Amino acid sequence: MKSLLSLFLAISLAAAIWPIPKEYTHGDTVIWIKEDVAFYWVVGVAGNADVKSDVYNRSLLHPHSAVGGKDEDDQVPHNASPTGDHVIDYAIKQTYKTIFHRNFVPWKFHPRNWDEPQDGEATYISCINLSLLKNHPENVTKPLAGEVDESYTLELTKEGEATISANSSVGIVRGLTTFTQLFFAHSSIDSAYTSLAPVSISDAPTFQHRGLNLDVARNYFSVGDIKRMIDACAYNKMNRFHLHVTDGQSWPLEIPALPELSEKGAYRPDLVYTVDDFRELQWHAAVQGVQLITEIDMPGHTSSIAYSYPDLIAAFNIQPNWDTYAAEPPSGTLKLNSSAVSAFLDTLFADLLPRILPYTSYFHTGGDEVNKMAYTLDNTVNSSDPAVLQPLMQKFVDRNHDQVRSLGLTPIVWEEMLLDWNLTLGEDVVVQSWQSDEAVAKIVGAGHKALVGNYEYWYLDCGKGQWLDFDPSVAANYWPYNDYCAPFHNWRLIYSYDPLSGVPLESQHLVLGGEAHMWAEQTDPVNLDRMVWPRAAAAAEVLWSGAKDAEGRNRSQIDASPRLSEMRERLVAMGVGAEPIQMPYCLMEGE
Ligand code: CP6
Repeated sequence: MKSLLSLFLAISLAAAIWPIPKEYTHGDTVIWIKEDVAFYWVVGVAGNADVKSDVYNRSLLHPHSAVGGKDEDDQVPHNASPTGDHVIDYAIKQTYKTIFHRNFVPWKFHPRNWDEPQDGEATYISCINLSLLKNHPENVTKPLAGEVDESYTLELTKEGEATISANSSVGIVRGLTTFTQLFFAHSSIDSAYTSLAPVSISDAPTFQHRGLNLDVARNYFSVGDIKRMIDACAYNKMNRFHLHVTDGQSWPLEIPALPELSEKGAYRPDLVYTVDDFRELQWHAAVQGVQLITEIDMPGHTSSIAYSYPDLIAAFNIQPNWDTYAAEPPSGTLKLNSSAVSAFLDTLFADLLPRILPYTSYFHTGGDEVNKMAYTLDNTVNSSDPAVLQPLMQKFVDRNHDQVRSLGLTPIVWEEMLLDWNLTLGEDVVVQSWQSDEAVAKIVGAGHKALVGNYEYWYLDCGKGQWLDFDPSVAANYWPYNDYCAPFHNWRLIYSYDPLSGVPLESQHLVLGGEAHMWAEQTDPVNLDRMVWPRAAAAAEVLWSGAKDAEGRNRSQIDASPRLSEMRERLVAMGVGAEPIQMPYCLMEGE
C-alpha cells in the first residue's frame, strides 16, 4: 500500500523546466537513466550522404571522472572560436555531470512520508539521439549574418527513446539543458529518473539577446566566480554575459600595450584579469553558446585611468563636492578634445579588440552618466555648454565606433549617448537602455536596436532604501549616494517586467532583448551568488519564454514560484549559492 501511494505521489511531481518551453506536453510514466547511457550524434539529415555520426559514452567522455577531475575546458585554444564539435562535446559532458554528479534528490518537493520510486521493472533510456538538422557554420557563436538558431525539439518516449533535434549546435545545447531538468537523482540507486514520459517539447527563445551584466570594477571577482556566473546563465538559457570590466574605482583588465593601466589601476597588482584569464573566460562562455560582451565604459566612469595616465583625465577625484562632477565618486572623465586621448584609445582598442573578435560580435563603449560639469575642469574644453560639448562628444564617439567597426565588431552604447547627447549613431549601433520604458520607446522610435533592463526592475543591486542624513559634501567615501540601492527588488518584481511594455507593435522587432544588471558597489565574492541567483533567473525566463502567457497576460507567479524554487535547488546543486525563495513546507505536494 505504501509503495503504491509512493508511486502515485512520485508521478504527481512535475520536474520543473526553467525557463518554461514554448510548447511542452508530458505524461506520468517513470523512466530511468544510468550513467552508461550513450549519445548518438548525427549531423545532417538522416539518409543524407554526408551524414557525420559519432557515438559518445562515459569512458570516452570521462578520462578523469567528472567529479574532482581537471576540467578539460581549462585548455583553451589560442584566439580561436569554439567549433560546433567543441560545443556539442562540452554540452554532453555537462549533461553527464548535471544528471549524475550534481543533480539533487528533491526531498523538498515531497510529503514527509515520501518514498522514492524503485527501479524493479524499470525502463531505462538506452541512448540519446542528438540530431543536427542543418550543417551549421563552424563558428557557432559568431554567425556572419543573422543570429544563432537556438530552437530545438525534444522527444522522450515511454519506451525510453530520447531525441533532441536542432538547426545549430547551440540549439542542441539548449535542448540538453532542458533534458537534464527532467531528471532527479535517486538517493540510493546509481541512476536518475523522470516521472514525465512521454515528453514532447518544441522550444525557441522569444528574445535573441538574453544577458547578465556583471560589474567587476567596483569589486574584484575571481575567474572562478565569473565562470560560475556564466555557467548559471547558460543553465538559464541566457546567451550574453556582459562584463563591465572597468570603471572609476578600478581597472582590473591587463592590456599588454598599456601595461600600467592594470598595474596601477587595479585594486591590487594581483587582482587583475590577465590576457590568459580573459581568453579563458571568453572561451568558457562561447563554448556554452554565450557571447561574452566586454564593456570599457567611457568617457565617464574612467578615473581609474588617472592612476597610470593622469594627463588623460579631467576632474579627477574632486573632494568634497564630487557630486558636482560625477554620478559616483571618484569623479573623473576622459578629456573630450584631446589627441592624447585619441592616441590612447587607438592603442587600447588595437590591443583589446582583436582578442575579443573570436568570441563575440559586439564591443560596448559605455557612455552612461557623463557629467557635463566635469568639462569645466577639462583644459581641452573648459566649458559645460552643451553647444560646445555635443560636437566634441560626437567626434569622440565617431572615432571610437569607426575603430570598433574597422576591427570587425558592432558597437553598443548606453542610452544617454542617444537620448541625452543627441548623437547621430550608426544604424548598426545597439543602444542599451536602463532608465525607463519611455527611453526604450525613443530608442526604437529612432530606428535603433535596443536592449532593455529598467533599473526599477532589473537592477539586482537596487530597491528602496532610506538615507536619513545623506550629505555628499561629507566625504566621497560613502555609498550609496542615494536611496535606490539597498535593499533590493524581489524576484516577483523582476519577473513582472515586460521588455515590450510601452513599445509600439511596429518597432517591437528592434528590441533585441535585455540584461539584468549586477552593479557591484555592495557585492563582492561573499554575497555574489545570492545577489544574482535566483533573481536573474526571473529575467532569464522573461527573455526566453516572454513576459506574457498564452492568453496574453503577465505570467503567473503562482505557477512560477514552485518551478523557480526547484531551479534554485538545481543551481545550488551545481555549486551556485542561490537564495531560497520558499520554505520547503510551501512546496510539499500532497499534504
Ligand atoms: N555604474 C555605472 C552604476 C550605474 C550605472 N553605470 C548605476 C546607476 C544608477 C543605479 C544603479 C547603478 N553603478 N557604470 C548606470 C548605467 Cl540606481
